[in-house]
Amino acid sequence: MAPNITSVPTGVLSEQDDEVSMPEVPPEVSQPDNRKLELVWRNIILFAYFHAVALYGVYLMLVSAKLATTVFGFFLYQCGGLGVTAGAHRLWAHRSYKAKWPLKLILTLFNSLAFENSVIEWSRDHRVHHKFSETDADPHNAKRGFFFSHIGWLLCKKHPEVKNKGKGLDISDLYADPILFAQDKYYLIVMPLCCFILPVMIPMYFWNETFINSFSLNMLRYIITLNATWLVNSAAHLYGHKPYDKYINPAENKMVSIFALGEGWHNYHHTFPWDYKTSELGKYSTNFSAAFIDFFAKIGWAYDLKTVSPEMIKKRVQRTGDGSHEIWGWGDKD
Ligand code: ST9
Ligand code: ZN
Ligand code: ZN
Repeated sequence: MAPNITSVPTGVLSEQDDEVSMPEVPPEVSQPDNRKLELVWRNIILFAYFHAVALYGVYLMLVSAKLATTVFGFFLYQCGGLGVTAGAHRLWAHRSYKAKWPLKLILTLFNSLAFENSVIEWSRDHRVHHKFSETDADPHNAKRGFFFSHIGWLLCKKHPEVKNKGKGLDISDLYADPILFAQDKYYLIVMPLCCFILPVMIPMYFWNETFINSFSLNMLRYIITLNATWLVNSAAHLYGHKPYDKYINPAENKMVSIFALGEGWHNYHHTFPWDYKTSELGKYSTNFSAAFIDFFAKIGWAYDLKTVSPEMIKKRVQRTGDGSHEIWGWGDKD
């Protein structure tokens, strides 16, 4: 069956003007921020510990872990990554395609393996991020620097504007999905099972890996997934060309795309947030998530894939691009 792809014309804002497609609100004039930063020491200690174990995992991978454990870790990184990219991001936060329940279930389990909070919480923050990008209401406002947008925002209390503006967004569609509702409700059972207990036990049970090797390499897998995700908020909001809209911070960043399974084409994504490919052509070598969705579209589990017509892209490139589209030919490159 051929993938069912819908192309949305640029001018039709009525179809896109909602919390899901998230047209950005022009930033208000920022007030000087005199708040004292409220550090969350639980998170600082946990993330420091997780990163230390992950580094030890690199060492164990080189000296004592079985090859099967490393291969398994790489496989889980792809699965967890897809739970974030094809699941939380493209399916639920942006509704850029629709999925039948078996695919939703797979993506929810994959998402729990990635432990980036429940899909409902993740999508709520992400919708706020798009709508109020680079303002105090953006949870990982890149105007506050690389460190803050990468990990710092998870180490302190949110700016009150995130909560104020976030409360104005409609997330009833997320709560209405029974699979998401269950994931959110039972997160403290589902997440530890998917992210830690099973991934550590499987190598010990099936190929006699030691506990310390299995535990440390799984932590390495988790920390790589987290940092790949965070790079989209930090590096892809700070470095790269802006072929589609030079007036916004998000940029095209190939290095981030490779680690983040196709999510580094961020100038395109913030310009056309409803495109299920999150990039112009979605070449598979730098967009594994698009390949995954296309595969499920072929077997009918993904449908109503939204994209953008070449004419619309061309018009936008001419109107607001930085000129790099012609030089680099983004549409033809990986
Ligand atoms: C993690 C998430 O890492 C990463 C997300 C990255 C997103 C990237 C997007 C880029 C595009 C996609 C690329 C994917 C690439 C993937 C590649 C993979 C290979 N609206 O949050 P709380 C209200 S998680 C409305 O506690 P605090 C609400 O009432 C890592 N209201 O705020 C809420 O209550 P409830 C693991 C909002 O106290 C209440 O405030 N997880 C909003 O300031 C309290 O909310 C962790 O480490 C809103 N947006 O604490 C946990 N937000 O929820 C980290 C809040 O009941 N988080 N409210 O409705 C925390 O510990 C805390 O959130 C905090 C802030 C300390 C950071
Ligand atoms: Zn997005
Ligand atoms: Zn962004």
